[in-house]
Amino acid sequence: MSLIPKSHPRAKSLLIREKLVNGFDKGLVAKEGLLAQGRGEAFDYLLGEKTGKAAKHAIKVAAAQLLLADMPIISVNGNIAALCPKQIIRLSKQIKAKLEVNLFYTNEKRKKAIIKTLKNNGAREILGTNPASSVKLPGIDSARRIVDKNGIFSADVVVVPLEDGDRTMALRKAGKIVITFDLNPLSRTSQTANITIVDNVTRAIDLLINESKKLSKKNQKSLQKIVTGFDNKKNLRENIIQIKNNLTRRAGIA
Ligand code: PTJ
Repeated sequence: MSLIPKSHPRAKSLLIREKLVNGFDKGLVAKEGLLAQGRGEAFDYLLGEKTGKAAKHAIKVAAAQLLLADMPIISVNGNIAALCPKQIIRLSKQIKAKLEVNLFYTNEKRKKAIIKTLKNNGAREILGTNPASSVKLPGIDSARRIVDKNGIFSADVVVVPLEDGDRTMALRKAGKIVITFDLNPLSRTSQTANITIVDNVTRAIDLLINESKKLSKKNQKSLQKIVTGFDNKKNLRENIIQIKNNLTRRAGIA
């Protein structure tokens, strides 16, 4: 049972924190995942804990890009498995993407717990578990370099939520289109991805599912038009302006 009173002014954020802590207790989240959550919370606070205009734009472009993909894939880590397992599976079904568990702080016990959670939430095929189809992605020193040859290795569009910087760079070098959710618009992943959704993944993922549903009725040409005009650097700058405006408003400086 939740200890967060519904009337608390920051109840939504505290419930997200609670989900992550529960995920840690269940063996899904790395200790470092708690720190990542703290960092994310700080940026979420600066963003006003809401989905801004720039994030909504990035979500639309991400949906179009995923619908255009030949072989999209979603990379799942501990934090995602704890925060939004149902939604990640719903998204994978909506855009016909595979799921692959890929951990930075590799740990077989945690991997098994993540797979169990995904299966309990309706996932059928989960890659990243078969040593026989594992290959190394060049340019990464961490455990994230081990990927499935039928998954991340051969995908054209890769969704990497809450990521560390090195892999995004390596995926780009391997010719892949990278979509990320990252509350920090200045992180290396945010700066390196093709499409960065600067929003809390727990808010943005439902919007991405809805947008993918909506855009699935469009033809390839219309989808391509949405993607072609997108400038990730410009979008990141707009997110930074949102932070600045939010801060000046709250501090009563403007
Ligand atoms: O489960 P593992 O072993 O694969 O490890 C996962 C973590 C997240 C621990 C690992 O990838 C890591 O250390 O990531 P970083 O380098 O801490 O980066 C995580 C990024 O996600 C930071 O920029 C945070 O601001 C951001 N972030 C944290 N929580 C959220 C978030 N972005 C969107 N939504 C969140 N809820």
